[in-house]
Amino acid sequence: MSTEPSLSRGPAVPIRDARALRHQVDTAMTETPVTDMHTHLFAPEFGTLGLWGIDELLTYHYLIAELFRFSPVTPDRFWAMGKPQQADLIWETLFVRHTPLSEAARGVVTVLSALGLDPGAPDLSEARAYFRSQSLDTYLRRVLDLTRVRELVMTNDPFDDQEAPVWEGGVRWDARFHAALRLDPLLNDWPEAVPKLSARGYAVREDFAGDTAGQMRRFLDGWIARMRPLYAAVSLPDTFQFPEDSARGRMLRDAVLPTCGEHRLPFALMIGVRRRVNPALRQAGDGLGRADLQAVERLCAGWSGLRFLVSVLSRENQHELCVLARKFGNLLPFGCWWFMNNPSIVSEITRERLEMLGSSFVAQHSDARVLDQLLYKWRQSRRLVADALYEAYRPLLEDGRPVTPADVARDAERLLSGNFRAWVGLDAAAGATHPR
Ligand code: FIX
Ligand code: ZN
Repeated sequence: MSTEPSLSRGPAVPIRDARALRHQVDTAMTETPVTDMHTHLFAPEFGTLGLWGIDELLTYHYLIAELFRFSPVTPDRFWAMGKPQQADLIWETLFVRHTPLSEAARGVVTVLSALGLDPGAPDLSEARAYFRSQSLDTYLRRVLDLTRVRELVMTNDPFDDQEAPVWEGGVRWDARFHAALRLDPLLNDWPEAVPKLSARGYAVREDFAGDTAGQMRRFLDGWIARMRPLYAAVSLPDTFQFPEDSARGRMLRDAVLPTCGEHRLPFALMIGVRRRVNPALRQAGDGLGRADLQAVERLCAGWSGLRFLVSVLSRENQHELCVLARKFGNLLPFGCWWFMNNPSIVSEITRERLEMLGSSFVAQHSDARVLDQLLYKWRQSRRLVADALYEAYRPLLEDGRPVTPADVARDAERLLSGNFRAWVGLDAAAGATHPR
């Protein structure tokens, strides 16, 4: 991996025993600031696009999916309810009538307790009163302080009817939030995108005739100038192939990849989602499938000047991704995405990555949709990465390779922030050296 993030230096005195090592790792993993490189959160300037508060927390699509396992409510009846009513039903079903054992449900308990609220409350009145008394600015500061998230990356969709006007209005946004240019509508639903692009003055054709590729490059150039994204991104189905004679294949080859190259913009691929496996559940109805990672191999080999960030949704693809990252210096695996973000699987993936890649990956992202979720997602991730890192250091200690506090601080920093910052050129912007 061709990155050299800035090093956090601690004392060089070796750690002598396993208990001291455990303490050092726990402290580093608790205190090191995080760069949360993939979220669905928004800077306050984006208004109601940014979600926070108990009703949003409880109507997270992970919990909606779980509701239907325990409640006889039909999806139609559920969607006809107002948000507070939906949240009440989820609270009553998953937290009062049943024990909140799943990761998503347990996470709500962690959030409530972190905020000093009663996680065993019979209803949501106390939590609602708490959130009514908060201003977004103070609450945001509190959440970022408690989680030590120094900065986070949004998911920004130029096709979103609520979001696009904010950008077009020349928004100046909170510097703790970075943009990521999300390209799902272009790469996954080209026939839908065509009329929208035509309406905005781009002469594009569904069959890619004429100057469609050139027009798309103009579109991408414009949005890169407007958003100043850290990377471009797309989620892809398990059937993703590259190269491919399809709208997606052409769009990638003729517009997206050359544009990323020209702007030295990394490209994030999140592979393996099967959208709307159960459409009645809407966003909660997405599933996953095992992907063919030879497509990633061909991208990394064929576009060796580009930097790719890759996360895969199927557990079965995780090992292959590590092997690929050992072959291609322009590939940075990141996070444990969505259905992978469960403690047992995060432990497994993180250990596997440490064993195969050392510290050269991004340990985790939150994928938070609701600001409050940072409180549980990062607490859990920090703990799990600490466990895996400790397990990786112990044999070194046993075999006489001194591990110093400086080693631990450097590794924690790389895993939680530095590898990503270097990959997207944030450290270069701050004066450190980087190829970008
Ligand atoms: O495509 C994505 O960025 C996914 O993370 C989301 O669409 C998904 O719904 C999610 O929230 C997963 O955590
Ligand atoms: Zn996401």
